[in-house]
Amino acid sequence: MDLHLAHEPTGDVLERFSHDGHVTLRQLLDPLELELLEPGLSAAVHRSDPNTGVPWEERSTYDRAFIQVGDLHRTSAEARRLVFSRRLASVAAALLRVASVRLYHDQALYKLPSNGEGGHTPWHVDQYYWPLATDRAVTAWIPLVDVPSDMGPLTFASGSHRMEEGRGLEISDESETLCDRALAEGGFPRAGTPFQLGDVSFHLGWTYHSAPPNRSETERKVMTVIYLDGEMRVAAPTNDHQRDDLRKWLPGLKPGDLAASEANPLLWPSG
Ligand SMILES: O=C(O)CCC(=O)C(=O)O
Repeated sequence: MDLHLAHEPTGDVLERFSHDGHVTLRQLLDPLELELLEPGLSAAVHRSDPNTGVPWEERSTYDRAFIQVGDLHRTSAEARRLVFSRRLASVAAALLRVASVRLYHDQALYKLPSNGEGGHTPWHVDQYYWPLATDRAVTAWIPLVDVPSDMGPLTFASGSHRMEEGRGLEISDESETLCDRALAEGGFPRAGTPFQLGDVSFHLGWTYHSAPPNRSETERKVMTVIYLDGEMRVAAPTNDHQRDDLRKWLPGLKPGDLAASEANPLLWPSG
């Protein structure tokens, strides 16, 4: 197994992803390779933590959920290995059933232990934040350590990419309460299993997800990469977050353009 080797998901995996809007591929990556990448990547995360020095009581529920550092592939060679991994990108393209994928952006999501006052991740959908014309966008959630159930593993509501209620909510206490209720009323089963190092989950932009607090004593270290259909077009932003995303992750582009700025390299097929 090598980050550079393409991987073809089975028909069963493709079916489950279409049906559930998420899937976890066990041991997709080599744990030894991840163990080698983790220290350098974590150092880059801690160097760039935007909340360093911000008192706990001044942080929003969002900022308590995790240390979030974007665009790590520009500052960390280890992050670059994951972002440009043909193995991950080939799976993303297969799950989306598209011929090619580009980078939307990457971000590390490190959840502090709750005795260090790390919080839960409220229920939400990512696509609320993205000015994109279609639903062909997928996030790979890549743990850099084992994530047992007490460390805040990502939890999905299976089939919820078809639910429309709650799509207009940013990550907040309100999204937690309203989405939790709507998901229960809609009868969407919840899938929150532990991750072993090497396991990677993929979820669509419209799939509802959340994570419990990290009740262990160490950081939950996770890297994410977001992939777009290579043919994705930019949509007119419908909220301020989407306006920010357009400036930050699709620089120089406007609604109707192919989502292919210099910040969105082709990741699959690739040389
Ligand atoms: O890592 C988490 O707790 C949340 C992750 C998330 O929301 C995402 O990857 O879209």
